[in-house]
Amino acid sequence: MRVLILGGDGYLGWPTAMDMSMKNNEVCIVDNYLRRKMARETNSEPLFENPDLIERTKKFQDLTGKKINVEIFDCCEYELLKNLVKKFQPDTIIHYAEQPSAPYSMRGFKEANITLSNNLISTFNVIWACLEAAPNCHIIKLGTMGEYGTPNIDIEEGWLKINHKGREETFLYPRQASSLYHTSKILDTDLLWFYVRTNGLRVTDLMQGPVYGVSTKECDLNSSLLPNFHYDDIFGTVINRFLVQAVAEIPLTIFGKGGQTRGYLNLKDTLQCVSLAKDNPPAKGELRILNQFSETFSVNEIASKIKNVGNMMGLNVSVQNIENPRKEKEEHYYNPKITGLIDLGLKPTFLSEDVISSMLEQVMKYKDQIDKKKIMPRVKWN
Ligand code: USQ
Repeated sequence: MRVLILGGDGYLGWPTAMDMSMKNNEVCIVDNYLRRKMARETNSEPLFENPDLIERTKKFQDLTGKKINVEIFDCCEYELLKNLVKKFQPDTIIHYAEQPSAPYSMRGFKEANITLSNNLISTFNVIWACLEAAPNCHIIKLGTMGEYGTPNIDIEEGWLKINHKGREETFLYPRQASSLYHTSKILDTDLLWFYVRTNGLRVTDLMQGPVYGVSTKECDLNSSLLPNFHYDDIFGTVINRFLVQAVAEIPLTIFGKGGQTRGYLNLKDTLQCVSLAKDNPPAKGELRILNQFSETFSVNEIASKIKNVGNMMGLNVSVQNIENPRKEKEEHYYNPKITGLIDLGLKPTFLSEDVISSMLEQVMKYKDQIDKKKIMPRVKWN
C-alpha cells in the first residue's frame, strides 16, 4: 500500500515511517521541521541530536535496503499538499503534522496562534486534498485522550448515546480539554466529523495518551535512527522526563498532588495501533474513533515505579511535589474504555521493571548531555 506520513520527522512520525516501510508499504514522508524550530526557540532541544530526514532515510536505506521518500514542506501550504496527494495517490494518510505540546500552546499569544493555525489548517488541508485528489484514501488522524478531559463518568470510545426526555441520539462524547493544544485536537475532530457526514470521507481518529520510550525494532538498528527524545518541560512527556530526572538524580517533578491519571503507551504500541488501524480501515462515510493507550497510571504511580527501579540500579532517585504549572484536576475519577484496538489485535506492552530499566540504561548513555536548566516548568497556564 502507499502510505503518506505527514509529520515524518516527529517522535511518532519517524518510527512509524520506518515500521511502515519494513512492512513493504511504499512510504512518503512530509515535514517542515517546525518542531525542531520551536524547540530551538524555547531552549528545549532533545537529549541527543537527530540527523535530518535526508541523512536518516539514507542511513535507513543503507541498513535495510528500504527507500523512504522525503518531501520538505509545510502541510499548511495547500497546493503543495494537494499536488503530492495527486501524484502519490496514497491509500492511507497518517496525519501527525501538528504542534504536539500542551505547554507550548499555553506559552503566549504567538505560540497559541501557531498551535491553532497550524493544527487546524493542516487538518483542513488533509481533508481537502483527499476530497479533491484521493477521495477513497483512509485518513488516520492522531487525536488525543486529552480531548475528553477527566470527566466524573466513564470515558466511552468516541461516542455517547444520550437519552433525553424519552428520545435517543448518539453524539460525539462530550469533550473539555485543559490546554489549547488539546482543544485544537477537539476542533480537528469536529472538522473531520463534518466532512465525514457531508462528503463521505473515510477517517480513523486515534485518541492517544502520553507515549514513552525510544526503542522500536528499527530505531534500535542505529543511534542515528532514534526519534527525538525530549525531557524538557515543553516537549517532554512525563515518563520520558522522569527517566532523565532519575539518571540526573534530580528529584522527580510531580506536579501538585500527583493524582492526575492518564492512559499511557510505549512507542512500540503506537506503531502497533497505527498499523492495525491502517490494515483495518473504516467504511467510506465513517468516522471511527479508537482510544489508544495500554494502561492507566497516576503521576504518583509512575514516579514510584521509576524511583524503585532506579534505586535498584544504584541511582539515587527521590521525588518532589512541586507547584502545578497547569490547570488540571489533581485527584479525579478516570475510567476510559479501550476495546476497539484490543479487538483489532493490540498486544499491549506494559511498563514493567524490565522496560523501565532498559529505558534508564538507554538514557544513561547520554547522561553528560542532560541540561538541568530544561527540567523545571517554565510555562504557567496563567
Ligand atoms: N506531569 C507531572 N510532572 C511533569 C510532567 C507532567 O506531574 O514533570 C503531569 C502533567 O501535569 C499531566 C500528566 O503528567 O497531568 C501528563 O503530562 P504529559 O506532559 O506527559 O502529557 P500531556 O501534556 O497531556 O501531552 C502529551 C503529549 C501530547 C499528547 C498527550 C496525550 O505531549 O502530544 O496528545 O500527551 S493525553 O495526555 O492523553 O492528552
